[in-house]
Parts: sequence; C-alpha cells; structure tokens
Amino acid sequence: MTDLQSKFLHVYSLLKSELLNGADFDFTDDSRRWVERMLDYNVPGGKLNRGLSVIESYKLLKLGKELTEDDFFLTCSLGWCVEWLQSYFLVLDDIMDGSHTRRGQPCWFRLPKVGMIAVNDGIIIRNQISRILKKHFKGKPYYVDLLDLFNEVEFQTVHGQMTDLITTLDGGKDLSKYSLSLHRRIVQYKTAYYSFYLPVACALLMFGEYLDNHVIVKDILIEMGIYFQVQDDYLDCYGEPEVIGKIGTDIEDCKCSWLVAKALELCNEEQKQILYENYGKEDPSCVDKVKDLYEALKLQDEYLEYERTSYEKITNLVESHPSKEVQAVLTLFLGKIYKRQK
Ligand code: DMA
Ligand code: MG
Ligand code: MG
Ligand code: MG
Repeated sequence: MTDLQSKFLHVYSLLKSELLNGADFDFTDDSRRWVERMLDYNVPGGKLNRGLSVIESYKLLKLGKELTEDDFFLTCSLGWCVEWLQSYFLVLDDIMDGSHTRRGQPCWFRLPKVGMIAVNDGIIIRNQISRILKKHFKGKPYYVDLLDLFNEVEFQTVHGQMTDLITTLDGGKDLSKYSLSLHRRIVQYKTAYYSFYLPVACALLMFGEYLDNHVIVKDILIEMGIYFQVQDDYLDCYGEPEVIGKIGTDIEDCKCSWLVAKALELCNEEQKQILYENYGKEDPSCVDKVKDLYEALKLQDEYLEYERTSYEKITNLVESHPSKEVQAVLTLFLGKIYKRQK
C-alpha cells in the first residue's frame, strides 16, 4: 500500500466515526454496529482509483505544490464522497444484476442476515454523502456547485442504469435492438460521468474553477469512461474472477455488453441464430455456446483493436487541450486504465 493510500484510508476512519458518533443522530448500539459493518464491507475495499484521483488531480492543478493539511483533508473527503457514491451504486447494481461476488467477497445482499435490507443500506450510503459534504464544505463558495454536481451525476448514472436494465428486459426476446450505438449510450450514462468526470470535477471546484468553463475536459473524460466500461464488459467474460474480484453475469443477464453488440455486427445469419437462441439464458451450456461464438468471431482480437484505436483517439484529444495542467490530469487517468486487467 502506498503512503497516499494509507493516509486516504485514515480519512475514511475519521469520516466514518463522525457519521456514527456525531451529535446529529442518536444511534442505538445495534444500529451503529450495523451501519459500521455495512460501511466497512462496502465502501473501502475497492481499487480506490476514483477517490485517489480527486487528490491527484487537485495536486496536478496546484502544479505539484505540497497541499496544506486542511486542503489535503478536504480533497480526501471529496475522494471518499466519490467512493461512497460508487459503493451506493454497486450495492444496488449487484441486486439488480443478480451478481454473486464483488471485490473478492460475496455481494452484500447475498449475506444471509442482509438480503433486501441492502436496498435501504444503499440509500443510507447515498445519504451519508450529503452529510459529509454539509459537515466539511458548507460555507465554501463552491458548496452549492458541489451538491449540484453530485445530484446531476447521480441523475445521469441511474438513468444509465435504467436503460441498461430495461434494454435487458426487452432484449430477452429481442436482440435486434442491441447495437454498438445503444451500448455507447448506456455506458456513457451508467459509468462515465460518475467514474471519470466526477473526480476531476470535484478537484476543479475545489480549485475555484467553474465547471461550465470545462466542457472539453468533460467530453474527454466521458470518452475515457466509455472505454473503461468496454473494458469492464470484456473482463466480465474474459477476466479472471480472482483478479477482477467478481464473477461475470452479462451473458446470463442478457446485457447489451460491448461483446454481444460487436458480435451482432460481425456475425452471419446462422451465427445470429445461435446468439438469439443462447444469449440471456442461465444454462451453462448456452453460455458456453455464446462464448464459442465469440471465439469464432475472434472478439478478443476485435477488442485489442478497439483498445488501440480508442487509446489513440483519446491521446489525441488530450494533446489538443490548451492547458498543460489539465493534460497532466487526463494523462494520469488514461495511464491508470490503459490495458487494465482488473
Ligand atoms: C456498472 O455496470 C454501473 C454501475 C453504475 C455500478 P456493471 O453492472 O457492468 O458493473 P459490474 O460489472 O461492476 O457489476
Ligand atoms: Mg453489475
Ligand atoms: Mg449493472
Ligand atoms: Mg460489468
């Protein structure tokens, strides 16, 4: 673990303790224990990339100058707000996707004593973001913009999730609607805003910038976010569960994944029939048939080609940005995800 990671995790403990022991809510011992266990299980166990990005982005905007203790704490708190938001989405996403594992352990709702209490837990996690922001940012000139940012990004994400879910619903019978352009729309909303735009937008607000002046940065980050979710779709099928910490469910769930959208673009009539008959079924032999078809269509090579052109496109966009500091932030992000295995 790096020094930054351990300092960041220390701030998690402080924020958690404020939430659990603050004078603003009278927990019973049982409820405090529940929330603490729920947070420890769901919030800090990921790669922390999104959260750490807030700190790293802010540092780059400050031209690498050492942050004051105050500033460091505030960037960490914002980083944790992003991680809290992610945790809220994941707790609910795993229920809706019927997933089994997350971050190398059973999904929260799979624990026998949790079940559908996880729905309320997810909402609690979301509500805590507002409390963290209120405690540490109320009175800052950018407080309202920060609240607005989290609300907007949440709006975009849950609408992306809805499109992902209702597509699946109809798609069970009708793969004809699935396409790369539908896929792009889904992943732009469900993943790109909260995973890529949000951390940088947090850093920009703290730095005193108006987000309206950074539409180009936003567009580039959205492009990266789309690329990131294509990787997620690829890893759902080809990643090692021990490495990615989760077992893929996209084929069974009939998701409009990049792989199936690409397969539909490449396949002949006979292969299309195989997809229509086997995609979206729990039966492992159906899943295998889909995977065999992916193999026959050389989707892994297609993916490598997508990765190459996407990287090139994003690099060009980054290099055309007028500000060197912003370029540094974007390059850092791209470096973190290029050819990722988890
Ligand atoms: C993730 O989509 C989107 C959100 C908002 C959590 P996904 O279901 O592909 O994610 P995962 O593969 O991590 O379950
Ligand atoms: Mg999921
Ligand atoms: Mg999902
Ligand atoms: Mg996925």
